[in-house]
Amino acid sequence: MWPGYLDRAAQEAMVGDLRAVIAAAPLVRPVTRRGQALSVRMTSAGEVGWVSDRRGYRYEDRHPSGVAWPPIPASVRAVWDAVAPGAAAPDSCLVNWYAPDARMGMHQDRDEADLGQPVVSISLGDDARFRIGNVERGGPTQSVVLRSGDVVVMGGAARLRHHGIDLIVPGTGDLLGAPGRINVTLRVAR
Ligand code: MD3
Ligand code: FE
Repeated sequence: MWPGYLDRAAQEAMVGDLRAVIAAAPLVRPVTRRGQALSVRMTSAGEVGWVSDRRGYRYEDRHPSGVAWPPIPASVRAVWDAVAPGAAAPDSCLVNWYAPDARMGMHQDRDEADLGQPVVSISLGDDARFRIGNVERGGPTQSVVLRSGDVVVMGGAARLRHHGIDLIVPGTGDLLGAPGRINVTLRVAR
């Protein structure tokens, strides 16, 4: 956990880079195999992007529109290089956009080929109440507030812990010029 890793100027620059990613590869609202829409809107940068639709969830080479994912912005890649030295190069950068009422249910990240590689997450915009549990389902959980500019590295034993976003705390940030939150997660997917 690297609280306040990015200063305001670095956050603003990264949001500009992410707006360009979103312009090239628009946010989509994923649905589950059963057709249930997630509340978080998503897109990706990098060689592969995470997609969920009626056919299931997986990493794909292209945005659902058919365009290639844009490259991972250098500003984002620089965070990985600084906080995950020695890890393989990330090939996937998931951009999650949370409207003020969006949530993410408890889940594990285990769609990647090498679970020994870390996940790096960057928070931008409004604060979020993040919940982290255990590798096994159930048991005690801890709640942590993620603030704009915070960076979290999940590696080793923590890599497979269940986690989710309970709540976006309204009115806690002005970075985005609108209510809500962006979370960027870098992964080695393949
Ligand atoms: C703990 N995103 O995209 S980031 C996800 O804020 C995801 O959008 C959340 O969970 C978000 O899969 C949380 C922090 C995070 C990322 C990966 C983890 C925490 C993690 C992997 C293992 C354990
Ligand atoms: Fe996750």
